[in-house]
Amino acid sequence: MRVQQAIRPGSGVKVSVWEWPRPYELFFCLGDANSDGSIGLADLLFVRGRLGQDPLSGNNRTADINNDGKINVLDLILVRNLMGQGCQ
Ligand SMILES: [Ca+2]
Ligand SMILES: [Ca+2]
Repeated sequence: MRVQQAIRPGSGVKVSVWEWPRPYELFFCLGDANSDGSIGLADLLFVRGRLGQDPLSGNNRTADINNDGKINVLDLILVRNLMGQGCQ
């Protein structure tokens, strides 16, 4: 199962990553582009600042909200529609 398929708006998925020098956990929440635990204006600005950029470059991966390989207006619309929802 892909992580993207398990994420619903307002809910998150915790993933354990076993990487040297020590394991850590990542928390994914659909729409939380800046990974601060909520969905708001900061996420909208995060995605807007990466429009047209490669989602695989730098820390752009979370800006591709719909996981279609592009950072575009659709991702902005998704964040806008999810704004105000928290991440559980
Ligand atoms: Ca956020
Ligand atoms: Ca996208």
